[in-house]
Amino acid sequence: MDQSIYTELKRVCNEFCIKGSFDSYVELKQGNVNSTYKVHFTQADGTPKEYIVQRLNTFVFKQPIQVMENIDKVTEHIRAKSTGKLALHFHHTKERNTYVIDEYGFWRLFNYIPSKTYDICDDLNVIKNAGNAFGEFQMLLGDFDASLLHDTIPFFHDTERRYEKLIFDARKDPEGLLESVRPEYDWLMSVRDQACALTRMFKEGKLPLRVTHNDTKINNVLFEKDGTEALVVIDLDTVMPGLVGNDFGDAIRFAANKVEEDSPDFEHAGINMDIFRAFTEGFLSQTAGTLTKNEIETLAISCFAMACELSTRFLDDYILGSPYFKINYPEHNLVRARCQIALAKDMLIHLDEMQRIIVDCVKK
Ligand code: GN1
Ligand code: MG
Repeated sequence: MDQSIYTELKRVCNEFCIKGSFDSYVELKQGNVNSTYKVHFTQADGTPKEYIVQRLNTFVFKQPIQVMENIDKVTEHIRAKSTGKLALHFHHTKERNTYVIDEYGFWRLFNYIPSKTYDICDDLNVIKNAGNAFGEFQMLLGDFDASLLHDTIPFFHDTERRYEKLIFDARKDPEGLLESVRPEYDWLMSVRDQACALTRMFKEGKLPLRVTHNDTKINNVLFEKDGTEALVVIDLDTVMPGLVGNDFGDAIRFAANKVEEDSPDFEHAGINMDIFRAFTEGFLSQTAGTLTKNEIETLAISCFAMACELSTRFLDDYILGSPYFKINYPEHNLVRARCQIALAKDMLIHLDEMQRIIVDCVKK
């Protein structure tokens, strides 16, 4: 245990209205931007209690209070519509805020829900339930007034802008890395048109704006410890107006990849069609009835778009010296980009098959 983190977490916890004494912490390393810790408390009667403490990355989320306001509104809406279901519960400080700001950052604290998460999973039941959970999440927010939400990261899933940023930064090439990533860069540019199809159709008014989660990795669904039921969708930091394809595509590019998102074994990256089908079944069982023809017709290409979009983000971050995504070693973002590119290439081969499965699931 790092003594300085221990001391800081203890101090932060002390600001919140929670009972018991702070014992220890473990860092949960799944997220690529925020820092997350599970803290262990002992209550007055001797029983243990766990909370999650998170330091929000304020380089990424420039307006952290707005992030919290969005989450408050969205969870309130979900709680009102689905009584009895779990939702994230943020604790208040003695000043009645849901956050603490100190010299080390922006902190929040919520109940730990005993559960299991998956970074990679081949249990089709779990995958289908994840699809169901993200679909249900979107449906619950179907009548939520999007104008109440702050745009906490403007143009988050604007693939065209992501490409423009990569081109701009590659021209500056501050670390002199561009030549070493030329094949990746050139490939991404060669598919720019197709990768930006979703964004372009939205700008042409052909796709409706909804309230979306925008970070639909399956590890953002908590599952029962001893079963396959989904308990709750978490990580609501990026809930903002968005396209159904952003949520569907992002989930597929993560869950249906044959290897983990940052696997150096990118030769084996590719889409697992059984997982694709299972997730699609779950997701569309909730959403199919409300989707427009254009939305349905763009679901397969949205997977490709999201894989390319994230490739440009990882590659761009690598070129800039990795200021955005947390890395474990210098080439981490390049490895991530290569893995997404390999996946995107494989998706191109499977696009027709993916769309057929989608149409199949819509009919069910
Ligand atoms: C970031 O931190 P995490 O894992 O929740 C990123 C997502 C990316 C993801 C890739 C706010 O999410 O957009 O898809 O990494 N979140 C933000 O793993 O940029
Ligand atoms: Mg996230």
